[in-house]
Amino acid sequence: MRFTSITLLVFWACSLIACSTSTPAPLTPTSVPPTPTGASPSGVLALEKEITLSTDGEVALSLRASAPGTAWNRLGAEAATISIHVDGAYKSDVVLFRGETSFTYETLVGNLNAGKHRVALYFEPTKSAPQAEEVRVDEITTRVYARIDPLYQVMAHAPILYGRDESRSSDTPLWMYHEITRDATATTMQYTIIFSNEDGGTVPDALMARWGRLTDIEWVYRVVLNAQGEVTRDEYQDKDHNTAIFRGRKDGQHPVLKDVTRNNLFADTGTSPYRFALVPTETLPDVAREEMMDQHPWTYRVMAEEWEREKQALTERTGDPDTRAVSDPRNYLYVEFRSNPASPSCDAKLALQVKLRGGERWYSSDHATDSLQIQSQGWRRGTIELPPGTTGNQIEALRFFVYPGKNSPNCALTFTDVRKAFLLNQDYVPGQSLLTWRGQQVLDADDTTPAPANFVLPFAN
Ligand SMILES: [Ca+2]
Ligand SMILES: [Ca+2]
Ligand SMILES: [Ca+2]
Repeated sequence: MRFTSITLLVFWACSLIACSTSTPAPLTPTSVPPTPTGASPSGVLALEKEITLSTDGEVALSLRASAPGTAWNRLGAEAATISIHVDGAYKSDVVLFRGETSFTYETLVGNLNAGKHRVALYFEPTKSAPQAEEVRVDEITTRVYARIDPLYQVMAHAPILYGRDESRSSDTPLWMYHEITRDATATTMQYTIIFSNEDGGTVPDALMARWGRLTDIEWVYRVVLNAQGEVTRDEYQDKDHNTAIFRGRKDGQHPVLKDVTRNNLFADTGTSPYRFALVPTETLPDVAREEMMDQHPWTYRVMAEEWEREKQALTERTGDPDTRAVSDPRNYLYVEFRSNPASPSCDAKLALQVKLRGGERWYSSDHATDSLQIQSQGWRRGTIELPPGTTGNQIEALRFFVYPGKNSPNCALTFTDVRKAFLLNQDYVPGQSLLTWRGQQVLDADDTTPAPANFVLPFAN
């Protein structure tokens, strides 16, 4: 694997804040910045730097950056936005959703030739929260995915996504990953984005109960390449959750899409002030999609902060497991399991239940509400709301409970795995898994079969 890595140490605003890194590089003067194509008139040059690439390829930039005075959970101070320009051309935007925390944000800037290039980063007040006043970029790393790189095709076809007009504060794209399937004649690559939240579509209590998160995870784009690497088919997820043939424009080989719904679905036309070009380096193994969040636990914090800010009227200030209203995401046990219905027509649903030591009560993911029951479909996450402050060693058992389907009341679900069950710690980071199980357990809601309607797994602690 060949790549070029150029680390630039940059000291934007060092005069304002003590910089901890050593060997300062010279700052380009920030006064009277040029206004390249695509820059907003109000953009303030935060950094300009020449980079030298030793090879042609798809180029990713990593920016370690922060925005003093911003915080994702504070209304009006959510985030600052940086626009990235290369050789005078507008390439992408980065919303600094980690606020004052120095964090590494990644963006693709397209296919560049070997040689020298000019990278310019603009702080864009018109794309930022009203209270955002500056950005600080501590470090830039460049990586080139050359044609011989195993990830070259993945990067070359990665979708560019124009966000919604409110992407600076709501439902912002956090992370993109890819999945690859190959057969004798074709390679299929699919790209999925994790958004910080879903404003429309599934209501928050159903997101937590049935998906184990308040983020939104959607596949965006899928492309099929033949043995010569040529595109033979490409498609995207349209605004009705259908698969649609992609007919939009491409930048290089990157399809350009737009987030057009409050539940984060897509069109192959249109633009917005926010152009996202996430870097899909990672692939999802055969587990639930939410594993990507566990691998990047900061996603839980961003999710929780957006929930705290946006849904203040709905958030339970004091967590109450008796109500379906969502409380602090740290009050929940997160469970990943695998189950499958006996047939495609089987519409039996399920709930996850938890019993604490010394108690008789079973806390249930569905809060005794039909619309919060989970559909069985392979790997899946769900959460159970628990009394605030519950610790792992207080949890005695997990129970799976099956409800009759509406179309096939007596059909069965087969459970084979619990891959993990965890609580978030105080920093919203998934804790160590408290339970794993592999086996085979058939459940149905039919009293006349030998299969029970529930089964219990004890916690070892
Ligand atoms: Ca939102
Ligand atoms: Ca969605
Ligand atoms: Ca509640």
